[in-house]
Amino acid sequence: MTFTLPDLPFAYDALEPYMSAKTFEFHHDKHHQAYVDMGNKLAGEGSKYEGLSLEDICKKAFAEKDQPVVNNIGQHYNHTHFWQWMKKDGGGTKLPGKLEPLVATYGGLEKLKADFVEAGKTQFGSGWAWLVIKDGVLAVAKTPNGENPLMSGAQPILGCDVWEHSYYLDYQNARPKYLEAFFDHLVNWEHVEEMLG
Ligand code: MN3
Repeated sequence: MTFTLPDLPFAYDALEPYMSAKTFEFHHDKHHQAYVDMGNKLAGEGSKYEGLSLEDICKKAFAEKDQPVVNNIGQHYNHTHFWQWMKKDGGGTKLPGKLEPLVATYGGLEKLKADFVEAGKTQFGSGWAWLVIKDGVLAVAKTPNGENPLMSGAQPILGCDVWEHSYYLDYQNARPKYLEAFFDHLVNWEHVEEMLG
């Protein structure tokens, strides 16, 4: 398949003050574009990945230790959803119907937030914090660099980019503050619910 950069589903300044237009100009227009361009070179038409879905390319590349494809196609998948996992006036405590029982079984939204923030905070260096469904159960996870939970057999339903390029302009080194703002004010819980399938 040919990979393309999706448009942001909101205006560049829509998520201010939690995530600035300047951050999106670099993060979406430059960083994500670079993953798309490298992805097309490494795993596009004519490659051994031809005909596979984005999800299946992530899994195959990881299984075969094809690190350049893990990095670039992993990041294309991650960022494509990351933009959709946020919205203006997101976050809050009102969850869509299918999510509510999963979060209740986990131990409640406050515990989920604390564990999610902790996962992002303790991901050493670059990577992602996640909510996943593994064996039918909601869990918190973290991955390094461009990896994602698909590669270890889980279904990602929410991810937060903890690469410095995602927060440094707005929060400098305060990664926990960024993760809390993401969870409290930006999460598009409707897209999280959609990812349940
Ligand atoms: Mn990023």
